[in-house]
Amino acid sequence: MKDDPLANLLGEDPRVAVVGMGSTGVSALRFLRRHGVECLAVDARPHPPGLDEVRGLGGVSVFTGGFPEQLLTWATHVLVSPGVPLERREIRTALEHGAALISDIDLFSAVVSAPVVAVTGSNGKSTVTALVAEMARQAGIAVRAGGNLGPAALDLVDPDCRLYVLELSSFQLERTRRLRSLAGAVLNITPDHLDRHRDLSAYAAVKGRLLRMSRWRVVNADDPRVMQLAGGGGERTLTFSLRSPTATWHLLSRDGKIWLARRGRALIAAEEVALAGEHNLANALAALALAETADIPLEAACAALRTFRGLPHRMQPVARIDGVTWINDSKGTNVGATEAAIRGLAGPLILLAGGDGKGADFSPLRACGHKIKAAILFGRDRQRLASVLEPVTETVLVEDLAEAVSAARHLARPGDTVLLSPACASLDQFPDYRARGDLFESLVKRWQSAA
Ligand code: UMA
Ligand code: ADP
Repeated sequence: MKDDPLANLLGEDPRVAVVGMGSTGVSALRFLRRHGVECLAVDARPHPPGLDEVRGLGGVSVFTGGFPEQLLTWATHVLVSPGVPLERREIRTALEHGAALISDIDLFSAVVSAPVVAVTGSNGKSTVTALVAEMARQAGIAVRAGGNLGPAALDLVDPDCRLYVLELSSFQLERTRRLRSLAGAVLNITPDHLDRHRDLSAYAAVKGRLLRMSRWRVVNADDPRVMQLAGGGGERTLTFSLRSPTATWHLLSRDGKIWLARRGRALIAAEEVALAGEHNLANALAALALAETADIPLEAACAALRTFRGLPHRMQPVARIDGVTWINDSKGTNVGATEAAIRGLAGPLILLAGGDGKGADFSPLRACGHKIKAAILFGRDRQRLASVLEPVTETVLVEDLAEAVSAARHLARPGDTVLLSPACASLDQFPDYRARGDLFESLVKRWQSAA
């Protein structure tokens, strides 16, 4: 451990308990073993996804099917995977016994030397992360991107990398102490994960940690909750806005066109940006601000805006069948995302929504009712969604996504758009949002080839 950059973080002879053997846990165990750290790995599942690899690492004591409390108290440090709530009794006991909480992001930060730019917010994180990485690539900068987006941060570490771009979730931020990022962006704050955070202000405060750990702060001037976290702005703060021309990065109208601009200087026409929808113009402005902090030349940044069409499962057109457009927005996993998706489409819409609502209040969706011809609702929280939407649109309750697609086929008429944007997590019926989006696409395409 002596000459190891980890010594400052972990001290002499650390013993680290890693809780959870998913991608975070496995990446951390791989990393810690490479640095000769004594480890223990636990997981509530009898056969977690990373079990075989962890057993193969050697030097890790492995326990599955629960977190034996006495085991965690053995540790000097506890690294808790983002999916595991910190409030769990076993974790609290370990911390009360003097173990220090660390995260994979703390370890990452201790060993990387290239600058890190990080992105958080309720929606748009993955898009902005991927977009900044694309801007760097276009500039010929060796860049690696991941974090919540995947791969896990510790799997990105590479001595040849010149810029890291991390997407950070509220769960990752709440357990990270020292990131030392060059820049941190908070894109927006709307309710999400309220089954895990005490309330909206606690959730917002966690996002605010990123601003305190970053040299430059990139914040959304249109979002009062974000501006409150940023203390209204100030030194080394770059703002972006769709509405306010006084923001650092903003929109302006010139020669009959809307432009993306920096302090009044028009740089690229909105119509040239390949991503669709107004919310993606906000994402583009945030990415430009982050690119500025990382010295990515403007030409490369604009070139990326012209070519980057977005990530799968985010507002992706799947098919047009008999005059009906089908769109996969399976990554719309909270109310704010689904509102943005609906706002960006002309309608009439048939909305496919439902799943695990994570304790959210669905009532803001009512304001979108005029665009929704019918809402087909599936999964665990379908009834709660129905009670919100019934006063403003026709609702159809079904068991699962397959039934929802079939109901949409019968209801849709030429000119309609069928939008899968569930406003919920998928975990009640799917392994993740990708599996949900993939099933949607395969059901639609199967029908298309049969039509
Ligand atoms: N586990 C327990 N007890 C629990 C909960 C989980 O033992 O109470 C175990 C599980 O059995 C699992 C392990 O913990 O084997 C790891 O769980 P994890 O959910 O933390 O999984 P990871 O594979 O490490 O994935 C995490 C992020 N997951 C979550 O935040 C829930 C991934 O984000 C991220 O890509 C990955 O780290 C790498 O950084 C996913 C996500 O859904 C995409 N994120 C949420 C979102 O985007 O809304 C925040
Ligand atoms: P995240 O990583 O924060 O979940 P993504 O970039 O994956 O964000 O986008 C998830 C969904 O959120 C998209 O499908 C889209 O509907 C919505 N979305 C994307 N950007 C924004 C934004 N800036 N504001 C509101 N909603 C957005």
